[in-house]
This record gives sequence, C-alpha cells and structure tokens, in this order.
Amino acid sequence: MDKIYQSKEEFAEQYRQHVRALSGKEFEDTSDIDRFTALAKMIAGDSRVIAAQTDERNRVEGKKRVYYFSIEFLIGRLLDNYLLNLGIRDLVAEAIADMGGDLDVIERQEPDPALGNGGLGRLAACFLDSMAHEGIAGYGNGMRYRYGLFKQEIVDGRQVEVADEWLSKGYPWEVKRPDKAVRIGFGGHVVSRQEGDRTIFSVEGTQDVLAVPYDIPIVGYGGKTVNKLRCWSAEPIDEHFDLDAFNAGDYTGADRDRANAEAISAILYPNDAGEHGRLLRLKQEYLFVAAGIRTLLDTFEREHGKAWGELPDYVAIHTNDTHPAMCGPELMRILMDEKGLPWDEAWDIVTRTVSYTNHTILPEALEKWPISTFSSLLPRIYQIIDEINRRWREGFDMSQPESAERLRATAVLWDGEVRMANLSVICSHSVNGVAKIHSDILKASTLKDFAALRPEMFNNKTNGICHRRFFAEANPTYAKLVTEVIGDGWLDDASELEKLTAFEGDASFLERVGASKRANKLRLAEYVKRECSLVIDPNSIFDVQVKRFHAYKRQLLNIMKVMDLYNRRLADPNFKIQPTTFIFSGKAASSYTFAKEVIRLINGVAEVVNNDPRVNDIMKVCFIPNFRVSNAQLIYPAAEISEQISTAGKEASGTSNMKLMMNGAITLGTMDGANIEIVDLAGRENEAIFGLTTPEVEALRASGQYFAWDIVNSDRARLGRIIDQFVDGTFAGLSGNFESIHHELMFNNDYDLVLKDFHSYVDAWESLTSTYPDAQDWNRRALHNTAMSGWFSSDRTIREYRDEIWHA
Ligand code: 4GP
Repeated sequence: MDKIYQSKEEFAEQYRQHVRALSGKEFEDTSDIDRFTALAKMIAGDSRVIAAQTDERNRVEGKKRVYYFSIEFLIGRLLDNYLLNLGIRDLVAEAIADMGGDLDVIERQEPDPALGNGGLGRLAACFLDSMAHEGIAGYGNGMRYRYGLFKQEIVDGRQVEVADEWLSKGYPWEVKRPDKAVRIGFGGHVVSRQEGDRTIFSVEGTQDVLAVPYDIPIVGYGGKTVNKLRCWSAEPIDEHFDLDAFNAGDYTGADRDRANAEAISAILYPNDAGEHGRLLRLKQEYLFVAAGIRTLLDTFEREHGKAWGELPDYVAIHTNDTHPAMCGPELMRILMDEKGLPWDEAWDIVTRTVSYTNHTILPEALEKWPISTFSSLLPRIYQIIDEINRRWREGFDMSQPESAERLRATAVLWDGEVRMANLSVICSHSVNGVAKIHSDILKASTLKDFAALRPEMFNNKTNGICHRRFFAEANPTYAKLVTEVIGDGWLDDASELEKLTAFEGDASFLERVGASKRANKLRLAEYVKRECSLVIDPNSIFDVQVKRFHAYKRQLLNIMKVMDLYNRRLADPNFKIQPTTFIFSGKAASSYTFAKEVIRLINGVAEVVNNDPRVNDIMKVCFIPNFRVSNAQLIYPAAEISEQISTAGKEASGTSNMKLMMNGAITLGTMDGANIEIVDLAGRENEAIFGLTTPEVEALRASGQYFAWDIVNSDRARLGRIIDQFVDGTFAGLSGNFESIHHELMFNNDYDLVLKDFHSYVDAWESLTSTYPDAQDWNRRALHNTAMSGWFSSDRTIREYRDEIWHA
C-alpha cells in the first residue's frame, strides 16, 4: 500500500501546521476538539487528493458509475476507519503519542451522525466502504439532515427523544458545493406545447428550493480509491430576508423563506410506525432523487455527450428501498421533457439503468402516498407515473382468469394511492431481497405476482457488514490475535478468516481468544458504569440484544426470559443458572407506543433485579441508552450470546447477527433472516436454534387455532406468573404497570407468537449457557464463528451486486 505519510515525523510536522492554521495555537495548547477537527480536516484534504486521482482514472478507463440512492447513510465516525484504510493508523497513533496526545481521545471527539434509523442505513454505509475497497466508481446519494434521528435518553425507564445536534461543532469531513446546487420545483401545474409531432410538457408556477450538496470522501481500504458520498440539503433560492418585517420585530417572519426551505432537510423520519403521508417526507424523497439524477446526467453528458442510449452502459442507479422510487419517473421526465426522447426510448433506458432492493416485508413499511397529495406536490411526476401505470395495465390480457388479481396486486395506482414498491419494481431490471429466506418470501408472497410475470428479475443478495469497521477497528485485541496467526490478508479478503479453523484445537490460542473477550467485556463494563451508573460483572456471560425496538424482533420475549429466571430463583434459592448480564440497547420510533413500552418494561425489570441482593449473584439487566454506531462498536466485541429472536419470516436479514458472529458471539436465534446462512456456515451445533420455523408460523396462523390464553393456562406457574406481573405492580416502581403489553399478549392474541416460542427459547438459553463453564469449548465455538464469518463481509455482497446487477 502506498502511504500518504512515510514517517511519524513527516505526519507530525504536517499535523502541527494544520493545528496552527485552524486554532492559531500550538498543538500542546489546543483542546481535544481542536485536535480532532484539525486531524479530520487534514485527512479529508489528503483523501480529496486521492479522490481526484480516482476520478481521473475512472474517466480515462471509461468506468461505469454506480449511484447508490439511499435516504439514509448511517456512516458512524470516520477518522479511525480512514486511518486504517489509508494504512497509517499505527503511525498516526505513535506520532500523536510522541507529541503528548492520545489518538483514542481525539477520535472520541468526532460526532456520530445519526443519518439513518438502523439496518437499512448502516447497510448503505457499509456498501460505500466496500465499493471503494473493490475499486468501483460508486457514489452515495442521500440527505443531509440537520438533525439526525433523535438522541435517546431514559427518564424513569421511559425513552425520551431529544434533538441530535450533530452539526453543532462543525463537521470537518464535508465540503459544501454551492456550485453544484440544483433547483427543485414543487407544486405548480403542467402545461404542454406542440413542436412538430411532439408534445412537450413542462411545469409552471412551481415553488422552488435549492438542493445544495455536501460531499464526504469515502476512503477505500488500500488507499487507492476514494469515492464520494453526496448529501443534499435544502435552501431557499433567493435570500429573501424581509428587512421591514425584521425592523418591525417579526424576526421569524423576516426569514420565513429560509425556514420553509430548510424544513425539508431538517429531520430524518423514523422508518416505522405511521410516519407515511407526511408532505415533508415526500419532499425529501423528491429532492434527493431529482438533485442526484441531475448530477449524474450532467456527469454523463460531460463524458459521453448526448448518447443517452448508452446511459445503461455507463451508469447504474440503485434504489435502496422505496424511498428513491421516483428515480425512474424523474429520469423519464428529464429524458423526455428536456432531452427530447420519445417515451419508448426513454423507458428502455430507465429500466436498463435502475435496480431496486427491498428491505422489509412489513406491510406498514411499504410506502404509499395519497394520489391527491402526490399529484399536487409533483404534478408532472404524477402524470408520468399515471402513464407508467396505464401502460402496465394495458399489458394484461384480461381474458386470463388470473389477470384481475394480478393487476390489483401489481398496479402502481390503486385505491387512491401511489404504491411506491410497485413503482420501484416496474421501473427496475432487478429486484433483490437481503437474505435467502427474505428473497424467497418476496417471490412467494410479498411480490409474488411480479415474480410470476417476470421471474428473471428477482434475485438474492445476502447482506454483509464492513468487517474492517466492525471487527478490525471495533475489536483491536482480537484482531491483533488473528493477524498474529494468519497474517493481515483478511483485512483485504475476509474469506481468509477461515484459516482460523486450524487453531480450533489449540488450547493456548483458545485461551488467548477468551482473554481478548474478557478485555472487551471490561471495556464495556467501564462504559456501562460511566453511562448507566451500573456495575456489571465481567465474569458473567454477556448476553446481548441490540437493534431497533419492534414487536417482531421480540425484545419482549427476551425480557420475559429474564423475568422467568428471576421468579424461579426467588421461588427456589437453589435454582442455578450461569451468572449473566442481560444487555439491551436500541431506539423505538417515537410514535411506536408498544415498542416504547417494551423499553420501559426492560428498565422496570432492571430496576427491580439490579437492586435485589437475592439474585445479584446470578443476574443483572442493563439497558444502554442511545444505541448508535459508536457504542455499537464497543458492545459487539464484548458479546458472548447474540440474541436474534424475531418471529420466523419477519426479519429480512438482520446485520447485528453478522457483526456479533464475527466478534465471536454464539447466536441464540430463530431460523429467520440471515440466521439461516449463519447456521449453514458455522453449523447448527455451534449456534443455539429454537422456535417455530417460517412454515410453522404460517401454518399456525392459517389454522386459526392459536390461543394465547391456552398457552398461558397450560403453564400458570411460570408464564401465568409473568403475565400477572405485567399488571400487579412487581415491576411498576419506576413509572407504573404495563397494561398495554398484557393486553397485546392476552387480548390481541399475541400476534408475534411470543408465548408460543417462550419455552423453547428459555430451554435453548439454559442449555446454551450450561455449556459456558467449559471455557475451552466455548472459546472454540467463538473462534469457529469468527472463522466462518468472512462470507458476511460486505465486500462479498458488493461483488455480487457488481457482477450480477450493476455489471460495473
Ligand atoms: C432492515 C431490516 O429490518 C433488516 O432485517 C435488514 O438487515 C436491514 O434492513 C438491511 O437490509 N430494514 C430497515 C428499514 O432498516 O428501514 O426497513
């Protein structure tokens, strides 16, 4: 790897200069935040130099460019990642130590931008890293929210949402590019005029805003490729500051235009629970789509002129879920209205350029917009969608018996709504799910009518994770150990981790694997002490469930297990389990009442359990507030059990399962999402699998023979007791009982089958944890999981996208 700094001294001199230029002080006299800002700016500048070289190389080689459209990029902190990818992490750490500083402290100053909700947004960020690593000319296109997802605080056990001011100290990685701003029109009405035999459409009377890009460099491992993430922010077209209003004391009114425009990029919406239908969200979706499409067409035109028919050869547009679904219609609009192409030609270009990934089968997450809202905000786009829909309908032979149902299921416009998933499919040449079972479910049920009509467009791309961030960087002690025995080739090619299987019989190596886990547990215990004022025992098993809170993910099942173990210990002081710390973390959408109640329950149980000396030798419960990329990187390495317990058929893939596996945790999970591939790779004997399978869930639901009360009545002693405790005050100390949870299980008949899977889950947990005292065998399974996890690197996933979808 060519390094940008050859020696500590060379780096130190440059760094000192940067610090001076930024703060006017010598390094020794600066604050940690100044040190961070100067270092990040310096590395960002170096990266931009490589980016220019990358760009030039791409241009000369005529490389196909991939544009990854995603309304979320949950990028995490970048500094450590970039130092690693540039091959200078150790050099920089030593140089800063020589200067009397501490790189770790400096790195902790970096804001952790919450520009995503969870899995989908983090996946997009991992993909950027892997595209750069693979040398793909790949660009992220997203939104720059002034406030990311809320910061979560816990007050009396409840989640409280606080604005996340991630920009308050500046963001040294980004560069604003006002010269690349794009004018975006909303509202207005469509007019047409005739030119020869062509009707040309345009929109008049729009209210315009300016989409202004901020570019963040994306540094690939190996330091050869630096790509770009472009995030769009909304601003007013003209500075229309009303001096009269201001002088009259109306300060808000004076700047109304700015406030109205900026509102579009003010906040990131939660991904679940009823946020659809919000006008601002639709504006966000159009803004980043239209601005991104404009940019990529400008680049294409610069490089290839007006050979629009060649667009699919040089450009791939990937739509991450349905939020960028307007890519198809917007591209149609420009190709027809501005470039003068006829419909058929434009449509052929669009459908050969655009591809789509689905991330969830939850019906509430499949976006739909009321036609009335849509057509008044985006009249020309709506008109194009209407025509797409009309032509789609025309393709049906209505004499066929199945046609009516197929049409109903696949139409874009139906029941007064625009269905974004159907639009995404129809505009694309490829549709993929994110794990094998998920892709199968898409074909067999969610999108089955499309699959029947166009089977060739459906494919699977099992998710992956950036193993450099979530293993090398997050878990330096273990990574060092791995590198010691198999070399560092695994950073470049994660499949090399498999070489670790040769050490599964090496007792002294396994002991060191255990010691590194212990070091990570200590590190997390210190964090927990600082953040939660809770002392947890690093000798106990760290049992971890960290992810968004959602009913189908069944954090409720997990905490019911804790309640059960607690109850059994109180009933019988001789009841033995392996001492365990139950660790939870994650946010719930602010309007998702049930999920928030589960958070409150976990904290309610924690309050009782953690203060009960009768059980403290065997259990503690810990809820870590404000789950985000930076604390995730502390949690995964410390985990020994990975809780992946969704109702089978519901979790599209999951990615925390992969991160935890790589860090040597054993999966306690259902046969759902990518857990299935984990079992395939590492062997069922090295994980703990329980519960109903997807076909069993479907059969049980279809039978109509599931009765929550029967299950509870068949086990009054354990389940019955837990059900009572939701409402009898046992865990109500912090902020009251949990009636709605009781109601969900008993009166809504337990939709997520928590009660049904309860016993098999608790049994699986007891049986797994009973093997913990055999440390050597536990460490062997941990190592085996790490060894077999290389396939889950997002490098592999990206190569599949590249070869099978983008052909880049
Ligand atoms: C998530 C899925 O729930 C998760 O299973 C998957 O691993 C992840 O996408 C990445 O593909 N979905 C979302 C969302 O985050 O917003 O729909």
